[in-house]
Amino acid sequence: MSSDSNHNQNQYTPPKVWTWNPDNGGEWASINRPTAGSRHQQKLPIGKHPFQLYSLATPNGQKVTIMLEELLALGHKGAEYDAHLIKIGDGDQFGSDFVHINPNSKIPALMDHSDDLKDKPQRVFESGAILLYLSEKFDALLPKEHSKRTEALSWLFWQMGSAPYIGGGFGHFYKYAPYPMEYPIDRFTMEAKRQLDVLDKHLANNEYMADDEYSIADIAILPWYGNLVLGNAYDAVEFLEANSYKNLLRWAKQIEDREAVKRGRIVNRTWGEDNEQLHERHSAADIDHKLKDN
Ligand SMILES: N[C@@H](CCC(=O)N[C@@H](CS)C(=O)NCC(=O)O)C(=O)O
Repeated sequence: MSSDSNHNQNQYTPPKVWTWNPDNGGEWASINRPTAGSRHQQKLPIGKHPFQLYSLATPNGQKVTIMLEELLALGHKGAEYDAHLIKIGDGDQFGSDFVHINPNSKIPALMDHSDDLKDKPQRVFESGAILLYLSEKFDALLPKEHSKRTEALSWLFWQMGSAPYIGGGFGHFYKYAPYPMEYPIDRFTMEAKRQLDVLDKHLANNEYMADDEYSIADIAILPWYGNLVLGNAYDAVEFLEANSYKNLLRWAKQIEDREAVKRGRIVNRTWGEDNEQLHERHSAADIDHKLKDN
C-alpha cells in the first residue's frame, strides 16, 4: 500500500452520520453547503437583447459565450446577448433570481427572451443543454447527417459526464485542496490522463470531434480539455505531460484560433491580463474594444 507523506491515512474514521463542518479549510469552504435553494433575495438585471446570460468565464461559462459568438459570426442576429457577471466566490449563484433560473445554483444560466417567447421567457441551465438549445433554435453547429449528428451528441454528453473528473476531481485535489493528498491525486490524475488519451486517439483520425464538421461537441470540449493541454488550466502541463497528446494539441490550437473563440472566451472574465477581461458584454463593441490591442 502506498503511504501518504502529508497525512496519516488512518486518522479519519467516518462517523455513523456525517455532519457538515463549514470550516474544512478547502478553497470553496465558505461557499459550499450541503443544502440547495436560494440563500438571499437578489434581483438580476435584464438587458435589451434576446438572450440574457448569467455567468462567469470558467470552462462551463466559456462554452456558452463561445457558442453565442459563433452564432453571431454565422449571421444569426437573433443570438444577440447580454452577459451579466455572476461572482460565484461571493455567492451570487444563491441569489433568489438566479436560483429561479437554475435550481442547481451553478453558472452558466440562460434566459431566452426572444420575440417568440415574449409572454413566457424560457430558462435553460446546464451548459450542455444550453448548447443544444441554441443549436436547435438556430439550426446551427450540429451536423445534419444522422450519423455525424449522433457522433457529435455522443461527444457532447461524453464531455458533460467526464469533465467533473477533471474539475471536481483532478483540478480540485491538484490545485485547490488544503494540502496535497497522494491517493486522490493519483486516482484523478490517472483518470484525467486516460480521458486525454481518449481524445488524442479520436483526434488522430478526425479533424473535429464529429469527423470533419465543427460542432457544439468541439465547443463543449475545448474549454476543459483544450485549456488543460494549452496550459490555461491548473498549471498542470508538465505534471500531466500534456505536450505528448499531439493530436489533441493540434485540435486545441486550431479551435483556439477561431475568431469567435477568441471573442467568447474573454466574456465574463475577471482574471488575467486587462485585455483578456471583459466583466460584462452588452454589445459586440464591448469585445472589439478589448481585443483591439491584441
Ligand atoms: N454541469 C454544470 C456544471 C456547472 C458548474 O459546475 N459551474 C460552476 C463553475 S464552473 C459553478 O457555478 N460553481 C459554483 C458553486 O459550485 O457554488 C454545467 O455544465 O453547466
